[in-house]
Amino acid sequence: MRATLLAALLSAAFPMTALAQSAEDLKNDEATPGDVLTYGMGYAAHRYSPLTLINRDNIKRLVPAWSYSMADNRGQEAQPLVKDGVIYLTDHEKTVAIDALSGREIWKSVIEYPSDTTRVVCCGIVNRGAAMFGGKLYRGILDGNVIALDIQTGKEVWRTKTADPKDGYSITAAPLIANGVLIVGMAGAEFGIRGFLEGLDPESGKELWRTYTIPADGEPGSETWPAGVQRGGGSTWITGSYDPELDLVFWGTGNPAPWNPLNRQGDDLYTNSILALQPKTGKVMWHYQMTPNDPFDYDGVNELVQGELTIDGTPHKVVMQANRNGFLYVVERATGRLLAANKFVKVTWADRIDLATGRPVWSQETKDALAGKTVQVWPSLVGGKNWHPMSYNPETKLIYVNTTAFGWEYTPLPIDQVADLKPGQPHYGIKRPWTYLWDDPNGRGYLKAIDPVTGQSKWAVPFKSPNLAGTLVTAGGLVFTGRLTGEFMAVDADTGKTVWEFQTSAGIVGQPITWEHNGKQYLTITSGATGPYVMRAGDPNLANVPAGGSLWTFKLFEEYSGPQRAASVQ
Ligand SMILES: [Ca+2]
Ligand SMILES: [Ca+2]
Repeated sequence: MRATLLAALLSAAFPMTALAQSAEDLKNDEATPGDVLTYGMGYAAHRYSPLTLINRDNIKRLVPAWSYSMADNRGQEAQPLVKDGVIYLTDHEKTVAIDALSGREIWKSVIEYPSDTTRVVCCGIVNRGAAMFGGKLYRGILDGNVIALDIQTGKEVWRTKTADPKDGYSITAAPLIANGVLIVGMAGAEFGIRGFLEGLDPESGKELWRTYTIPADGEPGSETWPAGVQRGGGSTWITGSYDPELDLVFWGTGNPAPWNPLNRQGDDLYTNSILALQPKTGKVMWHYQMTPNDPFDYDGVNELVQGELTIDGTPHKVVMQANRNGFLYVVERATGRLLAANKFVKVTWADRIDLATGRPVWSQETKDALAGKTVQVWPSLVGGKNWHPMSYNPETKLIYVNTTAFGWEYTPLPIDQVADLKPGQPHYGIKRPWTYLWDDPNGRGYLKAIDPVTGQSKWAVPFKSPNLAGTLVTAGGLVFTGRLTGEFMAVDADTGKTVWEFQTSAGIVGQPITWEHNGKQYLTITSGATGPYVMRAGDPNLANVPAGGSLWTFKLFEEYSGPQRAASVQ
C-alpha cells in the first residue's frame, strides 16, 4: 500500500518537477533580465526592466548592433522573445530564431495558410508573438490553427485547429501559458464571430476547455441581448495577463457585432469586458464591463497590466486598462470591483464612469448614436489608445502610453441593413468611409506618463502622427517607443524629453524589449508598419514611409572587436 502510494507520488513528481522548473522561469521572468520569456515581459505585463546598464547618462552611445530582414511587407507587430542568446520572432507567415548577438538566422519555420483567409482580417495581416514553455514555442495562425514548434529546430510538433475563417475567426494574439495551460484568443468581432478563449494542453495540443464570451440561449448574460437576434462579437485578440497567487488570468473582450447598435439594445454581455478566469478550467470568476451596448467599436481587449496602488489611503492589488474608450480603469484583481476610472484623453461619449455602479454616464452623443443618428465623438474607433501595449514602472507607479488625439463622425445605417447578418460576413452597419476629426493636425497623438489613479499626465509629448507602438520602461530612467515614420526613440522617464532617436527602415508598430547578455544590455524592436490608421487615415506625414519588415537590435557603441582578415597592400 505504502509502496504503491510512493510509486504513484514519484511518477507524478518527475514530470511535475520538469515542468515546474519552466513554470517557475515564466513566473520570474520580470526579475530575470537575461531573458524575455513572456508576452508583456512578465506575467504582470509591466514591460518594465530592472536593467540600468543603459541609462540617461550613456544613452547617446546607443547604436544599431544588427538588423534582420523579415523579407515581408506586412506589419511587424510581434513582441520578440529571448532565451539563451537566441531571439524568437513571429509574423503572419513564419517563425524565426535569430542569434541575438550577431543577428544571423538559426532557423526559419514557414507557415502556409489559404489565401482567402485574409478576407476576415480587418486590420493588418499580422501576428503579435509566441509563447514559450517546456522546450516548445507556441503560436497562432490567421487561419485558426495553433501550432507548437520544437524550440531547437523550428520543426512542428503538433497542430490544433481551433476555429474557421469561414465563420469570421482569425488568430493574431500571442498565446499565454498559465498554470500549465496554453490559452489562445480569437479575432473577428468585425465578422460576427462568437468570441471565445480556449485552453490547450501544451504537450499534446488537446483542447482542455473553451469559454465563450458570448452566451448561448438561456446562459447567464443572454438576457442582456434582445431575444431572437444573432449574438456576436466579444473577440479576445490581445494577450491577457496572469496572477499566479490568485491563479487568475485577466483577459479583455472586444466589441459586440455588428458595430451598428440598433438591433441589439442592452448591455450585450460579455463584450467590452475584463474577464478573470481560472486557467485550469476556463471558469470565469468575475467580469467587469467597460462599455455596455457599445456602438463605437471601443473593443475592451487592451492589455491588462497589474500593479499595487494606494487609493484613498488603502493599498490594493489591481489590474489596469487604458481602454480604447478613453478611460483608464483600475479594477481590484481578486474581485473585479472598480476602484478608479478617469479620462486619459479627450472623451465625449460619456461624461464619467459612476464608481458605485461601474457604469458610464452616457453623453447626448451616445444616446443619439444608439437612436440611429449621426454623431461626432471622441475618441475615434482607433481609441484613446489602440492595441499597442503600455508599460508600467512598479517603482514610480506611472504608466507610459502612446495615446491618440482625434475623434470621428459616425452614422449608423438603417436597421434593415444590419438584420440577418451571418457569421463570416462584415459586421459594420455604419456609413463608410467615416470621417476622422482632427483637433490639431500637428498633435494627432501623445506619448504620456500617467498616474493610473487619477488619469492625470505627469508629462505629455505631442507627435505629428500618432505613435501606434508599444512602450518599454527601464530602471535606467528611460522610456522606449517607436514612431510610424520609423524612428526608434528614447525619452527621459521623468520629463518626457527626447534623449535618443534612430531612423529604422520603415514605420514602427512593434513592441520594444530589452535584455542582458554577458554584462551588456541590448534593445530589440521590429520595424514595418500596418494597421487601420496607416492604411486608411490618409495621414500626409506617412506618404513617404516605405514598407518592409525587419528586426533591429541596439547596444552601446564599442570599438570593433570582430574577426580580422589578412590584408595585403598592392
Ligand atoms: Ca526574464
Ligand atoms: Ca473591433
